[in-house]
This record gives sequence, structure tokens and C-alpha cells, in this order.
Amino acid sequence: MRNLQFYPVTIEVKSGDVVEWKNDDLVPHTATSASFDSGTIVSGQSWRHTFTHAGDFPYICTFHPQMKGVVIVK
Ligand SMILES: [Cu+2]
Repeated sequence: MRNLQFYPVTIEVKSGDVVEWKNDDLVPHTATSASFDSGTIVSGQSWRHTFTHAGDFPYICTFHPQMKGVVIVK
């Protein structure tokens, strides 16, 4: 996360891959979807999630719902 955006907005990974979100902003963020929720990630911290099922996983930041991203798991 940086400048109140997820970067990259869309990422494509394989089943079993680990995705890490790192907060490079000064404000806290989350990565929250129907199937995963980072909880609060403060500035400078990161959070990892392992994707074990194929599909498209759109997510937002609960503090800034205009922040949107998608993890595509093949
Ligand atoms: Cu946020």
C-alpha cells in the first residue's frame, strides 16, 4: 500500500503462493475480502496470506473503501 492505493491493483499468482501486503503509507490500512482479513496493518508493517484455492479475490481497505485490489489465483 502506498499513496492510499494498493500497488499493484491486480496481481496474478498460483495456488499455494503467498502474497504479502506491505504498508508504505503513514496511515494504517487493511486488506479485507470475503475470505481473508489482514486486520490493521500499521505503517511499515506487512501481512501475508497463502492462497490455496483458485479464483478471483477482490479486496478493499476497510479504513479507505475506495482502495480496491484483486488477487487472481490460477
Ligand atoms: Cu487504507
